[in-house]
Parts: sequence; C-alpha cells; structure tokens
Amino acid sequence: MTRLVYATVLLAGAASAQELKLWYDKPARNWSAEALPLGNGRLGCMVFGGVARERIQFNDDSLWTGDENPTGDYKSMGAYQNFGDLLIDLGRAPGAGDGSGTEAEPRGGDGYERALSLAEAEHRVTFRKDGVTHTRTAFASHPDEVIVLRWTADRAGAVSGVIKLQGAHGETTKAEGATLGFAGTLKNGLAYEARAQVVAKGGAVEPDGSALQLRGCDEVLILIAAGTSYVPDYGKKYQGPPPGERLRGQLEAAGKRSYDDLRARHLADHQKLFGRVAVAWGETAPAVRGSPLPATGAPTDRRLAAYRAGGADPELEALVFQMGRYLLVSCSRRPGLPANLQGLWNDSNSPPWHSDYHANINVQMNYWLAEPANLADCHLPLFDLIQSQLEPWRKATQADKEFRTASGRTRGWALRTSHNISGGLGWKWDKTANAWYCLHLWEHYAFGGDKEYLKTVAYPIMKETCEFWEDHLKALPDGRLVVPKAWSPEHGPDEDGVSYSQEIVWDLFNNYVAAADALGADKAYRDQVAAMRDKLVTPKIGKWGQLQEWMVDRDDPKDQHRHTSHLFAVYPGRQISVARTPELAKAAAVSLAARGEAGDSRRSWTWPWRCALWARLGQADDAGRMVRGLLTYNMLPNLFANHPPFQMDGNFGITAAICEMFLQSQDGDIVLLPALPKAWPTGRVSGLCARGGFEVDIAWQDGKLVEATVRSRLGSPCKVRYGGKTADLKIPAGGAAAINGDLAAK
Ligand code: FUC
Repeated sequence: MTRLVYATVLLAGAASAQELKLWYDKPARNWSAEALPLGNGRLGCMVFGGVARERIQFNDDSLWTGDENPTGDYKSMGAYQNFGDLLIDLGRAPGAGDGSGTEAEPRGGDGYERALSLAEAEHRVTFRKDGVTHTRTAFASHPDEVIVLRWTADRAGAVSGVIKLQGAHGETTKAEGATLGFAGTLKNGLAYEARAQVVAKGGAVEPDGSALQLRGCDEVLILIAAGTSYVPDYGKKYQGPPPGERLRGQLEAAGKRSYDDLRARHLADHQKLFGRVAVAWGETAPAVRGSPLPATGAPTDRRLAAYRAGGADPELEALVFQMGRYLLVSCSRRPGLPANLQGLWNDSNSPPWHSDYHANINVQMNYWLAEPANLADCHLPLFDLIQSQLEPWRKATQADKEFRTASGRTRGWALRTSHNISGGLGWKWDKTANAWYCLHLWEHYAFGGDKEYLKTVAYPIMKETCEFWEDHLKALPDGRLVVPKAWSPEHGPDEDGVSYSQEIVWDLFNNYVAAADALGADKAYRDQVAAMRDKLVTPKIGKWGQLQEWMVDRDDPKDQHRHTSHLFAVYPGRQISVARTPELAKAAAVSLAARGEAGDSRRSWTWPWRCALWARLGQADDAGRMVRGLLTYNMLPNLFANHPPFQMDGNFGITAAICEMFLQSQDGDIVLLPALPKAWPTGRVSGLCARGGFEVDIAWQDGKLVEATVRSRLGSPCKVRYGGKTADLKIPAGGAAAINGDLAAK
C-alpha cells in the first residue's frame, strides 16, 4: 500500500512537471530545422518567430502539380507545392527613434521566447523591443478553417509595421481594404488562392501598394485562408470550382468571431483528439531541465544536444512521443488529404521525393500510430484518398503489360512506389503496396470494430485486392505460391518470392479471412483465400541463422541497408511472433541485429521500424536504444525527424513504436508492458488503444506493473497478459475494469 501511494505521488509529480512545450530563446533561421509547425489538417504553416521580420510560410495539402501521369515516369508525376508566405515587418514604436525593421534578430537572452504548445496547438512568440513587450500568438483552426494570428503589445499604440502576403509561384498580391490576396492556376488546371484579412484595434490599417501598413495599433488580428479547386473525385478530373468564394466565406465567418471565441473553439477541437493520451516515464533531473525558467527549463534545442551527448531526459522523450501525435492531428483531418512525406509542411516547389506518398514504407509508417495512439479519426483521410484514386489506379494497372493475365482480364489495382493526389503513379511498381494499404483498412476495423465501415469501405477493397493476387500469384512446381518478379525495397534483384512480398500478401489474405468471418460474408471465397494463404511460400531461416530476405539464401551479414522489408511479418504484420513461431522470431532478431545501427541504417524511419520490431520480439532494451538512436542521430532542433532532409515518417513512426513497447494486441490478447526497457523503470500511460475496442491505462514502478485499467467500447472478450500471467476480464460495452500488478481485480 505504502509502495502504491508512493508510486502514485511520484507519477502525478512527473506528469505535472512535464509541460508539453517546445521552446527556444532565439528566432528560427532555418525552415526545416528550426521553424515550428501548425496545421488544421489541411491548412498549415511554419512559424519562424522573427522580431524584425516574422515569416509564416503556409501550405494547403492539395496544392499539387501533376495529373494521371499515364507513363508512370516519376519525373512527370508532379510534386506538392509551396503556397507562400505571410511576412510581418516590425515598425517603429512611438518615440523609439528610427527603428526600420531591418535590424538583426536577437541572439538569445531573457527578452525573447518562442514556444509551441502541443496541448494547445498554439505558437507564441514574446519579445521586448524599444521598451515594449510584443506577443504574437498563432494557431490553425480546424473548426474555423483559417490560420489565426494575434499581435499584442504592453503599450497602447505600439503595434506598427508592414504586412505582406507572397505567393510562391510569382503571383501578384493585391490589397483590398484591409485584406491581401493572390490567386493563380497551375499548369494542370488547379486553381488556388490565398487571402489574409487584418483587423486592428486602435490605430490604422492602410493599403500600401501590395502590402498593408499598420500604424499605431493597440492590437491586430490576422486571419489567413488558403485553398485550391481540388476535389477528391476522378469523375471530375479532381477539379471543383475555384476556391475564391469559399475562402471569402471562411474569412467572413471567422471574422465575425472574437479572438477568444476562435481560440476556445480551436482548443476544444484540438484537445478532443490530442488530450486522449497522456504519458510519463520518468522525471528529468532539474539540472537537465535547466534554468533560468523553472517552468519550462532549458530550451528544447539545448535539451536535445544534451541528450545527444548521452544524457538522460525522459521528459524530452515523452515530448517526442506526443510530437508524433500532435503532427498527425495537425496534418491529417477529414475532410483533407493524408500526411505526405513532409506531413503537409513544404517550402519548395521541387521538394525532396516530390513530398509525395511513398508506398514502400513511408506513408504506411505515417499511419502506424493512428490506431494505438488513439487518433483513429486521423486515419480516415488515408482511406478517403485510396478510395478517390482507385479508378485511375485500376486503369494504370490494366494498361501495363506487367499485369496482363492469360485470361485477358485484369482485376484489381497495383501501385508504383510513389503516387500523387490526382490518379498519377510514379517510379517502379511496388506490387504488394496494394496489400499493405489494405492492412491499414483492416487495422481501423480491428481497433475500432465499426462493422458498417468494414462492410462498405474496407472489405470491398480488401476483396478486390485478394482477387488481384489470385490472378497474379505464380505456382512453383511443388504447388506453393509466390509473388512473381518483385523487389525487396530498395534492395537486391527483382525476382520471385521475395520475403517482403510473400509476407504482405499473407497478411492481406489472413486479414481478409478475418474480415469475411466478421461480416459472415462470401464463405466460399473466404475458404479459397484461406487456402491460397496456406500455400504461400513462407519466410525461411538461412545459413547464418537469419530470416532470409529472398528465397535464395544470399543475405550478407555485413549489410547495413536501411530497409528491413523482410521483417514485415514481425511488424507491422503478425505472421511471425515469439509465442507462435519462436524459431522464425529468433531468425528475425538475428537479421535485425545484423543490420546494425550505423551508416545507411541511420534514417528518419529506420529507428522507429526497428524499435517496433524489437518491441514485438520482446527485446525491450534494444527497443529503447532505437528511441535514443532517433533522437541522437536523426532529429532536428525543432523535433522534426531527419532523413535527411526532414521527413515526417520518423516522427509518426516513433510514437507508434513506443506504443508497442507499452501495449500489444496483435494476437488477440492485450499484453501489458511487453517491452519495457530498464531505462524507463517507473511511469504511467493512459488512453492507449488495443484491438477489440479497448482503451488502456498502465502504471508501473521499478520495472513492474502496478495497476492497469481497461475500458471497453464494444464489450468484446478481453484477455489480459502480463509476464507469465493471464486474466479474463468481463467488461460490458462502455464499462471499465481495474486490475493490480497480479492481474487481480482492484
Ligand atoms: C524510400 C526510402 C528512402 C526515402 C524515400 C522517401 O524510398 O528508401 O530512404 O525515405 O522513401
């Protein structure tokens, strides 16, 4: 009892000391490494927090060049575009000499702070200039569909300066009253427009050429709206009406609300999603948290540098965990497009890898956290995109001789490695990416249990993809089935039966069988698919005890290639597990250890995948080391994962992987603390999700479970495992059960 009370006090302390905030003592100079992201799912921006000049670079997730791209050539597929910048040049404070707005930015010190609060999804910069303290607060509102920026000062009439709006494609900006706007049309016919509306209290706002002059205002509110004519509808060639009227409506509606009202609506919306999960796995030592500000400690970039040098900082790790959730909420909301390689943040018209949807690991990793980290709603834009692209994907598949069958018919669809948002595919075929997308469709059902969704959205696509594979699998002389001529990304030859492809098709067939059973549908086809699944060539153990990447035993134990494609069956798949297939699990661990942690193995997304793999293999300290590896080698000062350059998959992936360390449910049971590293002896997590419609809170101390609470949304059977013990909990839908470290009811 004393022990429990102690644990509770300790954990409560850890949670309250931990502010979910990134903060810095100087403005950002570098876009990808230092500026901070805001987003409402569709519309986002990167805020620099400048003093002499504030830069707010913004994006809308549908501003894409490219089209259906019939050649499949990656070069002609199009790219996600930069939209533009809102710039604020600071003017002279009354009676402060000739400050011109061109002065150097501060180099740190106690007159400046910029911070991103993850819990509030709000950026705030405060600085002192000419004896005046200025505060600029910004957020991207999902309910009101605009970016909101308020600029206040502690002296009346001190808000002066120039506001500019600049498009990234050479547009001409016009000032109309207190609004700036520009519009354009890309070569593919996509129309777009951005508008910034300024409302001042006191003083004056006056057009000045293509800019707005603020003179002696007490306070200024800037609302930014931007959008395109994109609609997710192939029948309309993805083109809807130009966005101008819609943007005017958004600004008019938002402009009628007070700042406090806009902020309250934004906060309620954000916290409804973000606030579902809390985590703490230790208190950071006060010396590391730092001074001079005890509330926020040392700036985040310095904390990261100290961590890189080998220091312990569990609060920083927890901040990174929550950053993944924050970013998904900020760039993946309905209605809107899913997270691309850079989420939705992009300052270039020719970004790395087109800032596209990469289907051989990256877009999937973007969504690994959605279900376990309690953001299932944020998974939906991925399904919406898949549905809106299926028709052109089918056409591209039918048109390619690669997929011609003896019967002359081509059923289903396949993907190349990359795709855009208007039916276009690029680069070489990644044949089993179709089946990997189906895993996401299935997992949403497995976690949430929505039968209507399964029946109307997931099942038809899963069935069609099974039909594709029914037509394309090749029988070996002994009757076993292989995926013909495919690639283990991005590694080795194109050939039959590579483990990656075999495992992903196995996963599709296995999940299809479960889906058909859940719906009581298509009994005969279900049995046929089950039979095909059981004939697939399965991963083999090779000559150095490794899990073979190819049917041919050619794996090189010195190979440090970044992809761990052949380990799909361990995670995110479930064909291999320590409990059911111990020999294969051992071989997977041999392969994973051999890949090492240096060279090409240091990428944004390698650490998270390997972290989740080690967690599934029950090797807790190895999993913990992957968290440390990401923060040490592939994380930028603004906590963006770095490939390089920055790539959002690592942020999303590490959150998902850490979930696997605390909670697993892929085999039906709820397993508590399956991979708890020694470095995290005491902690508490709440709100993580398990398959079957469960939400779980777990507390542990000295490496041992102290208590857990399981809430059931659906009332489905619930078996909990911890260590060697199991307990069957009977929890009605909407009910909860609390258990202690021995899994006995509390
Ligand atoms: C895959 C990876 C690369 C990179 C690119 C965007 O092709 O192999 O490392 O992440 O996607």
